[in-house]
Amino acid sequence: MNPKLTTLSLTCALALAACGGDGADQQDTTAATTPAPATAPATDTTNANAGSVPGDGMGTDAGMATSQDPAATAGADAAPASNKPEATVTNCATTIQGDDAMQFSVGSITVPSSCSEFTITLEHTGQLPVAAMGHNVVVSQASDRAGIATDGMAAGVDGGYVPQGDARVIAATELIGGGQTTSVTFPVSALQGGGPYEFFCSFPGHWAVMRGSIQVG
Ligand SMILES: [Cu+2]
Repeated sequence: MNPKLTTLSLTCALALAACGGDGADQQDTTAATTPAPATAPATDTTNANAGSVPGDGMGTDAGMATSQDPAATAGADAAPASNKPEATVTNCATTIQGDDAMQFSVGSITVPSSCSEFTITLEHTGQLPVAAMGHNVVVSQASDRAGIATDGMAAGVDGGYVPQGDARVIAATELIGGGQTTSVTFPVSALQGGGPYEFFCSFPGHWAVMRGSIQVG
C-alpha cells in the first residue's frame, strides 16, 4: 500500500507541476487570440502544405498559393475599393496607376464641377504584357459595369475588351500593358445625370476588383 500511494502522490505532484494553473491560462489566451485574424489565409496555407510532403516544397507551394490569390479574388464582386486614396486632380485632369498585382492606385476620383472636360491618364507601372495583365479605364454608370465588361469580352484583347459603339460607355482608354501610358478626355456633363458612376478596368476578371467611384464634386 505504502509504495503505491507514494507513487501516486509523486505522479500527481508531477502532473500538477507540468500543467500549472498559470501556464495553462496563458496558453488558452494565446490560442484564443491567434487564429482569429488569420482565418482565410490560414486555410489556403494549410491546404498548400498538406499537398507537399517534403519540407523543402512547402515554401514553393505557399508562394504559388499567394500568386494565385488575385485570380481567386477576381470572382468576388462584393469588395468595394474603399481603402484606396482619392485621386489627385490638377487642371481638370488626373493620373492614376495600374500594376501587375491587378490594382489601381486610387479608389475614388472627384471631378471639379468647374471643369467642362476631364482627362484621366493611366500609367501601367507593371511589366506584364497587355494580353496577360492589360489595363484600361472605362467610365460608366456603376450599374452598367458588369454588362459592359461581359459584353466587352467579345471584343477581345485587340478590341480592348470594350464593346464598340456602346452607349453605356461614357469614356474608355486603350488597353495597355506594363510600362505603357494612355489617356482619355470626356465631357464632365456626362457625369451629371443619375449616377452613381464608376471607373474600372474591363479586362476579364479585373473589373470585379479594379474599380472605384467617380463623381462631380
Ligand atoms: Cu486590368
